[in-house]
Amino acid sequence: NWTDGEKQHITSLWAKVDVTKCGGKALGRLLIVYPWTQRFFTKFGDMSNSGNVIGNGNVVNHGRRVLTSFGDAATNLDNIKKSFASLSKLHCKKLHVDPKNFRLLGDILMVVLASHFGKDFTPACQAAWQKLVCVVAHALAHEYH
Ligand code: ZNH
Repeated sequence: NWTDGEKQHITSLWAKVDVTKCGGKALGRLLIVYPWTQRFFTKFGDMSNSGNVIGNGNVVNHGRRVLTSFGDAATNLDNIKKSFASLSKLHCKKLHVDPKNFRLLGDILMVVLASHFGKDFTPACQAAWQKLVCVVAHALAHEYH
């Protein structure tokens, strides 16, 4: 359940998010900081050094895709579990992504947003987004048994 204030913080920041820039950065950082996450993306090519990850077009494209999908949660806050049900199944049954990774990506996304928005990323805004990344991670993990 979301307060009006939380909704406001989430939608107003989301409206300013560049999904290519922030999505690419967030996924790239996940792959660098937690290098074992690279094993899901062998088709992205050589990621043996961070320079290859940062400049990697596949990383940017997939990061955009993930953050765009994340945006469906930001713009549809009251329906997150439902709207992520099939993605949860995909990550569980087909991709076999450990749900811990959703939290890691969420935490990294927070850092990316904070560094991008600076003083506009107020404590209240941070709290609302922290809640959102947790709810999304939870929804994506929902179909795991
Ligand atoms: Zn994921 C895929 C979302 C996280 C891994 N994903 C994907 C997609 C989407 C997503 C939308 C597409 C689908 C289709 O195609 O249908 N993700 C997402 C989100 C999140 C995520 C929203 C959070 C927030 N993922 C993730 C992580 C990982 C992953 C963390 C690991 C580490 N994904 C993945 C993979 C894939 C995906 C591997 C597949 C790719 C290809 O293309 O193949």
